[in-house]
Amino acid sequence: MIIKDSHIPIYFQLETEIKELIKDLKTGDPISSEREFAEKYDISRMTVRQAINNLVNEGVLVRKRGKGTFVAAPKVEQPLSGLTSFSEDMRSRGMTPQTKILNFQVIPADRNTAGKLKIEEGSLVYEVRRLRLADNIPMALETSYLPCDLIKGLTKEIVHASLYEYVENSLQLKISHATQTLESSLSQKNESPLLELKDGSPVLLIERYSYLETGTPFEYVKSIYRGDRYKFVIDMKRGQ
Ligand code: 16G
Repeated sequence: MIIKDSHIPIYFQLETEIKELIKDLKTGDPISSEREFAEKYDISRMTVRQAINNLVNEGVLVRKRGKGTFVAAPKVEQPLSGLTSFSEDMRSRGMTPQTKILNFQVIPADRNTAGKLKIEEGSLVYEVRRLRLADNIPMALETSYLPCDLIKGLTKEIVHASLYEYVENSLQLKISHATQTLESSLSQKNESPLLELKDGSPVLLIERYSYLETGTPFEYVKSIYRGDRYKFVIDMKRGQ
């Protein structure tokens, strides 16, 4: 129900209403058109458009050009407590992880990367750029830097599958912890088509430094996650 003389903006009330309505629908089901909503609630199409735009940006709805607006797949909820790999994360949700390798090369570390990995500037690192997909839907773009001396024998085939599995099972190294930052950002021209997003869509910029049990950093990763596909969850404890 929409209350016109409420202090809550009408577009916001409509957003809440649509969220309720789609609880009875499935992923991919169409929703009513702008005109139908405007008529049903006796509000302007501009207001309807604003509500729908907000829900598209939030990842609740998807718009397909010339076809209409549909219920989006629910976001992947990613807990921020455990140190897991992309492959593990997707499999634990019953999804199939896939990887498209965009770049795999050995380069001398520049000062910045060397500093982050605590190695000497100019020493060799693998630079691995991967598009990560789940059930064929692009989820994230990852660029990883790994010291060649530490992560020996890395190949395209390995990073096509799972990096963490290789480090732990083949190299028998123990991954222990990581430091990660999350920032909101907008997708850039070179990223949007790969992630199947419109330019300037909301994304999350994640940087991770991961360490072995010995305290040595073994990877520095910069990732772009689709804002409409991911929701990060964190449990918090109130200090004493
Ligand atoms: C996750 C990690 C990434 C790691 C990858 C290994 C974040 C932000 N990033 O995507 O640092 O390299 O998992 O996945 O969570 P893999 O073992 O499937 O290659």
